[in-house]
Amino acid sequence: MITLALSKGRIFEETMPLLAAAGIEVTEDPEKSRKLILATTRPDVRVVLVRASDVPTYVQYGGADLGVTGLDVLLENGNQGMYQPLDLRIAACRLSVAVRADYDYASAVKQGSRLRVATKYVGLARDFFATKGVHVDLIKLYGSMELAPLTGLADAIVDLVSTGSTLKANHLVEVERIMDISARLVVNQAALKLKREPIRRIIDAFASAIPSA
Ligand code: PRT
Ligand code: MG
Repeated sequence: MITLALSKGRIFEETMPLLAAAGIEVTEDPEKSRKLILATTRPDVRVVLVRASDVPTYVQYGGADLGVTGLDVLLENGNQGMYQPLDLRIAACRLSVAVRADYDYASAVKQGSRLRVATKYVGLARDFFATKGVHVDLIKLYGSMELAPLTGLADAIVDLVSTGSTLKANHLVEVERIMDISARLVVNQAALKLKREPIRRIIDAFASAIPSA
């Protein structure tokens, strides 16, 4: 049995065409079912649904043989002990700094002010501002980062941006692009040795179906 860990939502949806290229179709709709283990048209392949930030943990410890997860998750929560053969170029976005449209970020940075930054990505934000030589107080949030500058909780946020419409709807502006993010295929190292052939075939099929840049 080959187990693939996915999270519901964009990762699941954008992985479906890659699975199709491997001749695999998931036979249940995760939005309509409460099942956490989904069967596929291949009797030897199943999908497990986990929280986006839990995908690397499942793969690292062998709860899943393969997984699809954002580079943001891998860099923030650790990517040790996994083989990372492919940038799948799906679920693409960028990690950025955003502030209220009426906040003068450039002046605050120039003056050496201490910035209060709210984010789910405390590690990535700390590294970014340290490299820039900007002093920050980091405030850890688990979601809805956009609210922090609007309520006075923080001067800035570090969050993912794709279309920019969430920032716009909340009168925030992007002031720095920290890095480009996309989803990666991760593989358990022991599984790659023990189930080499079937896993190789899935990796090759995924590789052939990656959207072009
Ligand atoms: O939602 P949950 O708390 O369960 O987990 P999650 O938010 O980690 O999962 P999910 O499914 O939302 O995201 C999974 C992965 O998709 C992330 O780890 C990223 O690698 C990738 N991804 C790509 C994104 C986005 N684009 C994205 N736009 N993840 C989140 N967003 C959010 C962003 O945080 C912001 O709130 O969408 C909003 C901005 O979108 P735009 O289009 O308005 O700019
Ligand atoms: Mg989300």
